[in-house]
Amino acid sequence: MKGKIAFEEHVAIEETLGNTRAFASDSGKWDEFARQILDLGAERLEHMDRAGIEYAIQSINAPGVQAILDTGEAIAAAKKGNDKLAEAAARHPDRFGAFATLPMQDPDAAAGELTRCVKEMGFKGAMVNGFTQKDVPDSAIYYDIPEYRDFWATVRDLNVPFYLHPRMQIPSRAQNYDAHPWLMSAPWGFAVETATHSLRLCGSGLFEDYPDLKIVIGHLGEFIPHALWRLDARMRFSRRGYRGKRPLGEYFLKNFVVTTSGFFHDPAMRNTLEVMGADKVLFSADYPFEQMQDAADWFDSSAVMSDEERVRVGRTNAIELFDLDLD
Ligand code: GRE
Ligand code: ZN
Repeated sequence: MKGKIAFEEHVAIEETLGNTRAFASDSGKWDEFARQILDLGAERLEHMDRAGIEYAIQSINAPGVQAILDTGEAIAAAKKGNDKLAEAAARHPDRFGAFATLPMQDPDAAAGELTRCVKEMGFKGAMVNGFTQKDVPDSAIYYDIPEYRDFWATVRDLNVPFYLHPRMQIPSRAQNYDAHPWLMSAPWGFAVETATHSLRLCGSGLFEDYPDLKIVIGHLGEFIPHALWRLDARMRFSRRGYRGKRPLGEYFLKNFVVTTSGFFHDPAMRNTLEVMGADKVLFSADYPFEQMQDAADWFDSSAVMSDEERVRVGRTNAIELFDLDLD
């Protein structure tokens, strides 16, 4: 299928490239990977052309500025990353868009940076790489707490989606992964971490206060669509501390959309489409952690979707979600 739109596609800046190296350490492909993640030019466009991806919204990869302990440094790195993305989008406005990376260490600064990115540089929303650390390595701040309510008001006022991307848990807070570091990252821990954060947002009353927020999560919904029925079923017996007024599943289905990033598998896609509906599932690849061609080879020929659904998931849902100026 030509004309696809993708939006979990990552870029690094030199300041945050180092913290990605650990993930790729045993792949023997670091040089190629580093070249691909730093590039916002010919090579990326070539992959897009070959995979039938017309337009891609770019973002700084995880953990990015969320792992910078010093708030001032985080603010400066976010600005630098965003300026790099803005420059690429300005060079190729019909191919690249951008998501703001945000210094969540300071909610007011994050709101200000998002406003700058959207209003002055035409960014399509935010991509935040999970919880933020602040001041000390052993810290993890989640965005359901009251300190972030004004930040969310800004997201609502700007009327742009917020993409919650995975990051790894802090080792000192992840004893259940002891001696199994492989389990903490993309194979498993990423989804557990992001799903839990998403469910915290649902259970915090956030979507009562701001019913129009649109949260995006990748990897076919980080296992939540599969678990949604059971969450609501078991919460009929145990919902201690739950601050939503409605069942959790209602918030999830109303306020979240999910992408196919890094999850190119028919059975999981079938389940996600059935639970979410074809209007709430959107194509993405997760380049360069995944190759765009692998995403496209699966997506373009998957029998799980009708051709009409393929066009919605691959293109028109994104045009509507981001109000893109494409046909
Ligand atoms: C990803 O986006 O898939 C990703 C990162 C950082 C490390 C590993 C990884 O953003 O898979
Ligand atoms: Zn990703």
